[in-house]
Amino acid sequence: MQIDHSGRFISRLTRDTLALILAGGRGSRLKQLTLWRAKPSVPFGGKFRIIDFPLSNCVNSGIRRIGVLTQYKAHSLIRHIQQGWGFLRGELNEFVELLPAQQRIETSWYAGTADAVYQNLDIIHSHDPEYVLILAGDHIYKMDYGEMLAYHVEQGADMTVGCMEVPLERARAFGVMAVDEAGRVVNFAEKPDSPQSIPGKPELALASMGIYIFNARFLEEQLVADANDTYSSHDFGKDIIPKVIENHRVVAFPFRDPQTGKMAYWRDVGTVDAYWEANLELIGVTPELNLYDETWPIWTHQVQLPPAKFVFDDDDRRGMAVDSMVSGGCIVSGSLVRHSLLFSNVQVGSFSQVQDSVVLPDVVIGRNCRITRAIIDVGCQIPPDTHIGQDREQDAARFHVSPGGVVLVTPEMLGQERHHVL
Ligand code: ADQ
Ligand code: ADP
Repeated sequence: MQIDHSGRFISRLTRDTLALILAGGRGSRLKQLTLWRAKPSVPFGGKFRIIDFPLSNCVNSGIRRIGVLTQYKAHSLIRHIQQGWGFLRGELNEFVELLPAQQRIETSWYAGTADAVYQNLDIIHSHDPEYVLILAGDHIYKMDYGEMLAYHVEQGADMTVGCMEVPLERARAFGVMAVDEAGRVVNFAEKPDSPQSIPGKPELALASMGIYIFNARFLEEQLVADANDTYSSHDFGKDIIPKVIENHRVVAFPFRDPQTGKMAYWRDVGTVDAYWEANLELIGVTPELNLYDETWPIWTHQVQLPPAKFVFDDDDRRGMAVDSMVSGGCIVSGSLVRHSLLFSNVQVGSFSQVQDSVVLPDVVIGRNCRITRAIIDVGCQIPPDTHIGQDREQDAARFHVSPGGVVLVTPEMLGQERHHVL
């Protein structure tokens, strides 16, 4: 059993914690991938959704009281959670509860992230936790929140912010902070134009991961004060943190890999290029994100599917996939899949070649297609003889082409109806 220095059982701390996952943002930089679904609901890694990562982190950390705050295009997310996350035991006071913006207190939808939590204060009360863990629903990483909780308690903090060292040139996308020798946050700027570097590390900045632990009572006090502040945009990064660091004990918890002690894997797959890259990285021999790690399983909703199948077609051409990941229900017939990730139920027809591509569930690729450097959205039916990723101008006329040259194809772009919003 794990015990921290002060003799506290981490299991008791995690049991006393309520996790709230913010899953309401639009994720507009993912373009048409989030036209129909919120970013946390976007498929990732062959059979998962992005939100499965923070949810699995909670469950694996022993935090089993979880609220998911939804807002934007929540239908697909709600369905996924209802179908896949009902295995927690209510009898043991374990649950994943959906908390849609429903105009409970205010007559508005959630404004900023702090407002989203404020509007659920009565629900937090009803569970009476000692600590509240606030997470974003749209990051890919594996993290034991128990360590962060133990740190929070050891430090006697009012609030703890999870943080990473990031390259200075990327720091403008984050909340950037400065800490004193004891790890206390002494300065915090949300998405600053000219981010501060870490003393002694001029090329790095200390960035907030948007992960916070609060003492529950302290959180409530701050949220009530913020709600009454007409000048506030009601956002943790913009309003709450810069204010509370002045008079309260806010500490930074650096997220390191427990094995190597280095900064751990943590991705915001916020753009089409980042999404494509993070998915294809998984194919490598030793990817940074190991989905095969039995000590930290990623849970999800999955339908029962037959095994993936690679067949000779009528003309005896081999169907094969190399340097790829292929999920259940796929059929590759007389065609070649190379350095690609096929999600569940993808069919690839004769003479076709799929390379450097991410193909989401339920896609049918007809005969004689050439698909390179693409993301194919759920349910697309690619007609025979289609070429994607061969001619940038042609692609740009029909599809979305990212700055990195990745072609995103959706059913709408093919003039097809979307049968189900996955
Ligand atoms: P951003 O990610 O830009 O910065 P934001 O867009 O507010 O912050 O999203 C944070 C999370 O909350 C996302 O998961 C989003 O889906 C969700 N969300 C946003 N508005 C919501 C609402 N009204 N209701 C429910 N959920 C909502 C934040 C911090 C930075 C930090 C980065 C790290 O503000 O300081 O560096 O995260 O990615
Ligand atoms: P990106 O991920 O490309 O940076 P977002 O659309 O997620 O862009 O972010 C813009 C801001 O608007 C975020 O704070 C986000 O949560 C917020 N936002 C997105 N959709 C809504 C909505 N329907 N209502 C209120 N705020 C929203």
